[in-house]
Amino acid sequence: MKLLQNANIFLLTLAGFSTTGLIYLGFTSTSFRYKEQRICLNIPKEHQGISQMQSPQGLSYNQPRVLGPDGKGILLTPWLAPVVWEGTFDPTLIDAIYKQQNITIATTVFALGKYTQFLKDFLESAEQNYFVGFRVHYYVFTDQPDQVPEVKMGEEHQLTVMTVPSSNRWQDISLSRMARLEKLIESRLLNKADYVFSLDVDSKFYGRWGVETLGRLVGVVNPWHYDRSREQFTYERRPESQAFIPSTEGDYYYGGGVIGGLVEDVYKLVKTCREKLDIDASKSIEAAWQEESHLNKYFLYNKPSKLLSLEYLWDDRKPKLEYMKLIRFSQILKNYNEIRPNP
Ligand code: UD2
Repeated sequence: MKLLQNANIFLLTLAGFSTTGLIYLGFTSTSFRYKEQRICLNIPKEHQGISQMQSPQGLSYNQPRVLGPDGKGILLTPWLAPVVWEGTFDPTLIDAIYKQQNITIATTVFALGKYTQFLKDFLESAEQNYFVGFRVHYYVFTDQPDQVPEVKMGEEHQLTVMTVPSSNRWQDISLSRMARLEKLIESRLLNKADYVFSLDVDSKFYGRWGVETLGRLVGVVNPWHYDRSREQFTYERRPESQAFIPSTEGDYYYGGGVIGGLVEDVYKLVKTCREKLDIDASKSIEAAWQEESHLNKYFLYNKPSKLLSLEYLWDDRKPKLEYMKLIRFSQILKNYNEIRPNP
């Protein structure tokens, strides 16, 4: 009876919403998988924020940290998003849960110019560690398709090469990822993949990266900024830029090398960032750290639902912290002067 009453209240609530628009809960006819997150809300903009973890601009609160005063990793952000560290999840259990969901994880990686040299190690190490046993579709964006190495793919893993024009500026390559990801999602991923990750190619996997990283909107802490105060973050500081963040605001400095989440949520992120990049470009402004600056602004006001700890984006130049039990994904050593098309 109670259940019926609750169901009635729920239906009434839906009816209330439906006067302003359309709601559907996503059952797919083929699998009948219920996807809680795939709730399509064609309702006024002011209601949409409720489900999006949006926070207002100009709010004053203490800066969250990655490590507590005792040097141990923080397990929850102040907006209650989990921070994934070794020991916070049981791989056997979490794999078994997600196995039943028949998911596809799309993964984009860009390798233009001399960065094609990083593809082999990236892909080979991914095949040892990245969503092993789950369906993965890599999309490799490159200006030299013949340089994409043959790497033996694991079961249910496949790779598609996307040919794109070359660029003379590394900044343009990095910047263009938002627009290219937006187009890819529109043309190939919506309703076909469940999750998508965008990863830097000049990196290598050293440990498991699995379903524990899945969430609605997923960010990673940049290893060079985890112990800095918010005013020291290299956010864009010019108010003329759409990526501007004042020195009194900021949670973490997120790395542009890892963006992930549900396809629909990542789509919203990349579309927003691309639009803001276009506005900046029309005023001849390039944010301090290109798309990473815009990403940081987006994450500040649209909080990630899950945070990947330093284990998921480290740098080979940095010794491992005492608290870290392992490094899973790390930027490899490179000489920027040799590999980038411009200084
Ligand atoms: C940081 C971010 C990066 C991006 C950049 C700002 C991390 C680990 N890295 O890295 O994601 O936000 O700041 O623009 O958070 N690329 C090519 N060919 C090139 C140059 C770049 O394919 O000639 C691609 C490649 O996928 C590379 C990515 O663009 O991984 C980012 O470039 P980067 O690694 O040189 O940028 P970096 O180290 O400044």
